[in-house]
Amino acid sequence: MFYRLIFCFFFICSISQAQTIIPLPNSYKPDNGFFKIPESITISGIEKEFTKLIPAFSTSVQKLSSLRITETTKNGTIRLIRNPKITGREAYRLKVNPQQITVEAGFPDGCFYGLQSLTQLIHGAKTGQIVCCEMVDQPRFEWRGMMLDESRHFFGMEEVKKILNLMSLHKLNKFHWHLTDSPGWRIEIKQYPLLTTLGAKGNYSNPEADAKFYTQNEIAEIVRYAADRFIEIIPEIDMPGHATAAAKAYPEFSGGGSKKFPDFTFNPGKEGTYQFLTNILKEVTTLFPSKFIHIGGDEVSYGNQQWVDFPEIQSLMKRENAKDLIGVEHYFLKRMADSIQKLGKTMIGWDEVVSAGLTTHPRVMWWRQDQPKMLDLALKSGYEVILCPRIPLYFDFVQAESHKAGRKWAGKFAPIESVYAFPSEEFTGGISISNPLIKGLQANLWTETMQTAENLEFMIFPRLSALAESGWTNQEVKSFPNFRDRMATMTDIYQKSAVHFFDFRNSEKESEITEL
Ligand code: TNX
Repeated sequence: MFYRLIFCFFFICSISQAQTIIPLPNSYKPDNGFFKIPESITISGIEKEFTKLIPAFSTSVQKLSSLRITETTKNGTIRLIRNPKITGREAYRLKVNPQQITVEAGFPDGCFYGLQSLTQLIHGAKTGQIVCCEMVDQPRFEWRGMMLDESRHFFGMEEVKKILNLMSLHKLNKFHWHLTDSPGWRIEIKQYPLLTTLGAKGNYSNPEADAKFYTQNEIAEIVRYAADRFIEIIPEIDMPGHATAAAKAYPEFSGGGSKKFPDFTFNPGKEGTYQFLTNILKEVTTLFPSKFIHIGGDEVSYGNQQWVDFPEIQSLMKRENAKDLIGVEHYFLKRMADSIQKLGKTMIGWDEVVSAGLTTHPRVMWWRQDQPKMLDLALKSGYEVILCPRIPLYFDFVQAESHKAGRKWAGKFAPIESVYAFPSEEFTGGISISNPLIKGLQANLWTETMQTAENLEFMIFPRLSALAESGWTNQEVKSFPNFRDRMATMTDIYQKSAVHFFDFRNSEKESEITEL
């Protein structure tokens, strides 16, 4: 009992003192005294990999506060120290004493995260001083991601950079980029120029909209921008469904569709289709250093009805002994999984790929919250899994009952409290979340219902902050009321960063519909 009281005392102290940091550090010990923040401060480090991080740190602090930071080759007031005993790639130790602040890490990633915590400490120090402390911190999950769909609506480089910037402040480390889907193809492929000259025209709300896409130079710039912030970008080229934009450009590879989803699929019966798609993936892999490539694989049944009419698909079914269209779909996935293996990459697919029996061990994104059996099967097959169930991790679902823009699933939606409560077995149909094959979590932002950057940001913020804490902070130290308090500082950061957000802490005061 006594020890329990002591534990509670330290626990409460520690979370109240780390008031300003999101995600909440996993261990925080307050100490006596304060560090008084001067008007300008020096910073130093020995390792080049660490000092490289200083200019971005200075810029981001200066954007949020008036503190000036100068780099010095002597011992600075802030010191970046490489400590090989800190073995986690993303782990860091941050010590604040009255004279000095040190950030220690074994790797640049950890040093970067230590600096993000420090940025938030400085910003949150409303009285001009930081409570002396020691933080020893590392993430709960290795995959802490967000997906953005730029096919349905295109938002462009500046918006993507803005999101990446705020992701990095929150220690999120994966940006999954949904670059192709039915309304538009958004990535330049040099070998197949029509994919963008024709396929990039239109969007979900206006099929006549001008072509919008990223050139390969722009992609390279964004990949670099993300890497500087320790964010890995994973491209998705969706197949064999969601392919209407590609079919507009190269109809010879279309496998038809349905009334509601015309030209929805690629044609799995033609050898040329595999060559075409492999050539595309080859170019894509040269642009993205990530070891992963995502090939979708979702919702094929929306538009594969016409497959039965193609003689080449009929002969494929005979040749491969495929009993039905699911068999054809699985054959397609096997072929593409082989191509990806030859390209030296690891395939990711939506949870539909689980039943294809692939021996190449794809990584799986479990999204169908109503089908926990797919999560179960993925884990039993030994596949590594990222959790992103619609409820509560689809940020195109509304965040408050009264909100109109966005979706609901049989009346259910995704309030910030549920994003914060994730992961828990309540959302996985009782399947254990402590399985080591579960590599992390991700929010998905489908953009059918968002046409402007303002709408988009409104759906992302503040849920992104809750997502970050769910990905980083251990269950034992998480507390929603405490998170809600810490959101005061974060809200200020949102305002200084000019993002549109849902002010959930003051939602009672807002009118019924708060979207823009
Ligand atoms: C399902 S999740 C989709 C998307 C939609 C989304 C809308 C998934 C793999 N497919 O194509 O945009 O629902 O919430």
